Amino acid sequence: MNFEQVAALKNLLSSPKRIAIIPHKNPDGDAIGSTLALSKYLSKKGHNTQVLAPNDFPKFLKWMPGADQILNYERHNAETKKFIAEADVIFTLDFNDFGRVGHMAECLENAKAKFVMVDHHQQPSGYAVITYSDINMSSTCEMVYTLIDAMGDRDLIDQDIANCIYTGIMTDTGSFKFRATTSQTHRIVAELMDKGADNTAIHQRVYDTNSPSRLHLLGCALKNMVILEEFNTAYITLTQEELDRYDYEKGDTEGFVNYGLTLDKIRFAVIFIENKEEGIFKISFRSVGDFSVNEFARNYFDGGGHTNAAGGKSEKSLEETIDYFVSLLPKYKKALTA
Ligand SMILES: [Mn+2]
Repeated sequence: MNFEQVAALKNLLSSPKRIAIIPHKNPDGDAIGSTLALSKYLSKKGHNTQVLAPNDFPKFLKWMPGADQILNYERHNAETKKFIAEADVIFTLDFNDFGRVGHMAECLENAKAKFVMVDHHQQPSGYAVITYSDINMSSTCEMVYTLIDAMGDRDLIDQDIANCIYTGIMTDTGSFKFRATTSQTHRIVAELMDKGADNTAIHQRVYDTNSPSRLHLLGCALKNMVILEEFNTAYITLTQEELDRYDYEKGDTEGFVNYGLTLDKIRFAVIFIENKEEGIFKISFRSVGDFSVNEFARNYFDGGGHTNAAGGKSEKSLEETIDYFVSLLPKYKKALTA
């Protein structure tokens, strides 16, 4: 955060405010961790805060301190709308465009509140009075830590806040291995442990909570994997029928896409997951090195994200989607095999 942003934020929060804190739709560890951490921090500063999610979040994040207080737009529609309409300030975390909150977008567009964005994705929209956007950050959680630090409030980071921030950094960095993980990330994580973050328990609660059906679904996904050696690319498909067969629950396919990258030489990994209700295939893209899946997702699949991790969607059938995807690869052969 630069000096002007810190001054503007201090000014905005100089008296007690009603503050809505919003993660993106289908919130992940970083989205839930950052919103809960910020909420607790701001409530310690005397504000009336509420985390309002566009929809529900996976079971493996439900243990997080404050998670039981989150209202979601699908289940608590009236309350959510009311809080947003009456909010003085709205923080949007881990996304940078109203397109990422689904049906909640209308609510945000009509809100009278001043917006503050804290986010590390590319190409932020211009809706906020304070846009704290940094694509070099490992996670929005790292940015929330940096924000609290810039406000001079590190001493307000308690064990709950530390656990929340730790969780988001851990999940968004693939347990501290992705490229955006810096020495500063590790210094922050070290301090979070000093503040009581329980790294062993967090790892266990997030990663070691598989159900037998999820592992069977993973088996199915891996069996479906197609390897295109020519393009150093691997992709996985999962149809609604397959999801149903293995009692799919929200969050079950989290991380499946990364298995492609564990293959020697593979630089581009993709998973296509059918969502019959929405009539689409949701797509996750991952890469190693300079091949930008953000651009790829933006150009061809109505999505975006980061250089090495992005999402998108397709309204075509599975066959058409795959044909289209494969037809794009020759254009990138050089980038994928250089
Ligand atoms: Mn994130």
